[in-house]
Amino acid sequence: MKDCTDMNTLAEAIDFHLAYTVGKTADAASVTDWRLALSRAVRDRLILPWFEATRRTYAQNNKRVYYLSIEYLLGRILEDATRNLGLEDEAREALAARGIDFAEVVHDEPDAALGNGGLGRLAACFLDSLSCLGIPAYGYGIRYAHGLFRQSFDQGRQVEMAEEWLRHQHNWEFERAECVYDIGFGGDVREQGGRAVWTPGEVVDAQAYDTPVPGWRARWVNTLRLWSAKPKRAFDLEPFNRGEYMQAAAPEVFAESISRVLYPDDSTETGRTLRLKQEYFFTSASLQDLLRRFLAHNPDPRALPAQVAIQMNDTHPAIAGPELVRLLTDGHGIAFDEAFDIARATLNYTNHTLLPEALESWETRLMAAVLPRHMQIIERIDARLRKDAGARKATSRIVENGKVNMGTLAFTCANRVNGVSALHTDLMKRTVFADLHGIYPDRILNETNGVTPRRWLHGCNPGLRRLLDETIGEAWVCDLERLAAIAPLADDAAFRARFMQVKAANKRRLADWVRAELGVAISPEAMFDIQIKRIHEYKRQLMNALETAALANAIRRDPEAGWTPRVKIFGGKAAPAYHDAKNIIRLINDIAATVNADPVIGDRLKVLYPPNYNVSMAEILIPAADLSEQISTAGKEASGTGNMKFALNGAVTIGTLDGANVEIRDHVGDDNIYIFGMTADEVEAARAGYAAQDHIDRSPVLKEVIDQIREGVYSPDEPTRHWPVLEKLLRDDYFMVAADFDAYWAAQRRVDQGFADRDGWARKAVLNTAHSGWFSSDRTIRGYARDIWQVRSLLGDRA
Ligand code: NBG
Repeated sequence: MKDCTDMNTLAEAIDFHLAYTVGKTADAASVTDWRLALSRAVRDRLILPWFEATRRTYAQNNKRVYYLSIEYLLGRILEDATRNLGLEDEAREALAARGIDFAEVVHDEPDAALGNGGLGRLAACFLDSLSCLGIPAYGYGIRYAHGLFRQSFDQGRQVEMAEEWLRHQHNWEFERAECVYDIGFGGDVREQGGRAVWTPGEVVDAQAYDTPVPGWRARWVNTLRLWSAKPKRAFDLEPFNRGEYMQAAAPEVFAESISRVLYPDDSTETGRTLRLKQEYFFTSASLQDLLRRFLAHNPDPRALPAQVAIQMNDTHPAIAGPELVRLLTDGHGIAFDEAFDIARATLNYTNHTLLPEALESWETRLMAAVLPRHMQIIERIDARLRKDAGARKATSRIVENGKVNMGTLAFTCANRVNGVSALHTDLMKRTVFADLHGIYPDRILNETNGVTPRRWLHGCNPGLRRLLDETIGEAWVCDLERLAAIAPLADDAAFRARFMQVKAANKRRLADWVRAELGVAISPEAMFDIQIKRIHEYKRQLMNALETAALANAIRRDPEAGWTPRVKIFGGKAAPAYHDAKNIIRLINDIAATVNADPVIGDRLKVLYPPNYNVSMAEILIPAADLSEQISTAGKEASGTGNMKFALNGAVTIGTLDGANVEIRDHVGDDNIYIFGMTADEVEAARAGYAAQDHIDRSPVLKEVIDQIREGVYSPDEPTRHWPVLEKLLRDDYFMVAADFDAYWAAQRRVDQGFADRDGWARKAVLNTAHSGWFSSDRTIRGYARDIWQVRSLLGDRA
């Protein structure tokens, strides 16, 4: 086939697509039109490598990986793809010659908000690494029309609006109108000739949309296949002809609601039903699709485990166990025990949280109503678990107290189960999965998370990229451990100066952005202290907010005490139904408004909370950070990945010994990280008889802030506004904010001193980057490929 790159330069391709794809002349074209034209021109260059990767996978009948994830937090695609292909300069020049600014064009793209937090961003980093390493893989998920909500603030309160990322053409994907599977819900199950026959009461179509995922320089290209729900019939003609248009549209509305939003509110029965349907919808479509692909070349379903490795990203796709058993038994006539063994040898499960409220469970009643055949199979799998437990008095049951425990189900159906940091994996074995670990002692293993250096250094930090390229060559992009070569240069004053010049430029870039977006002036001389992540009590944004208020008090008391100027930046969304988290957002915004308006405090402390934190915002914030806040209650943050991005970009961490912070400390060394607070074991030991008030009474610094909030210092127009936050803290400080506060305060004062020593801080910053190589998602994916999937790269020694 003729290569599009033979036909024209990138500039010609842009002109071509502006005319023939977008249908505009240069005079009439908007920034968006130029973006669409450039996207097509860039996307064209992925097509032949994409075909080639598929051809090689088939030719070698290679084992494939299927990653099932309810979230993919991709962020913007165009800039990443352009850089990946090495086309950035060419694109910039081509657009400049047409009077168009490249940066404006790439920033016009809305973030693909198909995810929520770390789990979804991890899935996106994994896709990048799988392609970079040349491992044949598909990502499977849902093509949400609206994804996660867009956040704004109204007088400090979080307001949620529907995300409209698909309003403009999303021209990275290929619609596959012919690739459609039936997804059934409800109905009944009858027995016929010894086989179960499920007749669903309702059936929708799952239709595929494919997005090519290029590895570095497009040496390999995998596919992200997202499913969109469509009605079997677009509308009912009969009511339509009667003029009942709403009723006529009902089938479409019902079907499409399945792929409308990520994490619909599940506090109601209808919300829970929708969520379970979503999970089954994308899991079933993915399994039907991969089975079809497998059976086209392998007549015997028993060979599945040799050819297919499926990863369940958390419990959302845990229905894959029963679904695969169903397809093998009801569909292919394989006996249950054998079908279960095949499924188990094919499936793997990653656990991403030990918080009990985050481990999914569904009422058996609901499961039986939505998926009656699966409920039967789940009961049989549960019986199998009891058999495997033998004489052990296992307490774990899949079906228990009227609920189906999806974590237990996923574990039972998996060949390998992994945690996402060393500490988290250890806690999995000791706590939530202790008895399952006793029954299946070889099943749990650890794969510490990682982040892709392409987006999280090469892409978001061009200054540091150039410095590294000049100093150690370009190979670090796909071999991040090479960063270790800069460690000796931490002692080289000239190198440190260049490193900190890059940081200073990134801080100026952020300061400009803050002025444009928030209308606030901040000094790039100040320490940029950043906490960006979902708002959750265990992540303890509240502790940071209380420390901010305490620092403001200390500055007010003695403004000339030589304070290290700080800009504290918060970012993150709270789940719409999570009221306690939303209260914390409002408190942070009130503290920010009060502190920022105080002339005595001035530039010594500024507090910012830019709304609608997302991947693109992270790409501006992280390269500009001096201090990375990773302050969760020990034992509660499974891993964290933001912590890795910060360290990679030369920010120093203040954090607890939680999740991957432990491993970051091991790599960067005690002198280059600020660790404080209780360990995971100490947290659990402190639970008996714990009272936040005892700690507050012992801490004058904390007590003063609590009293001020109670008196309405931060909400003078409504003094009682923040009482619910205090009330919760005093009644149920489950995450031990009060207990860790003084240690946190003390650590922050050590940070102040550390930052004041410019050379010392620069050393720490350089060493954080130098020792972050291990946190590449390439290392993580190599681990999965070796320990879990047993797949190999098709790029040979280039991988
Ligand atoms: C999150 C954890 C993070 C972890 C990511 C990715 C969920 C359920 N879990 O600590 O809270 O880094 O998963 O593993 O989103």
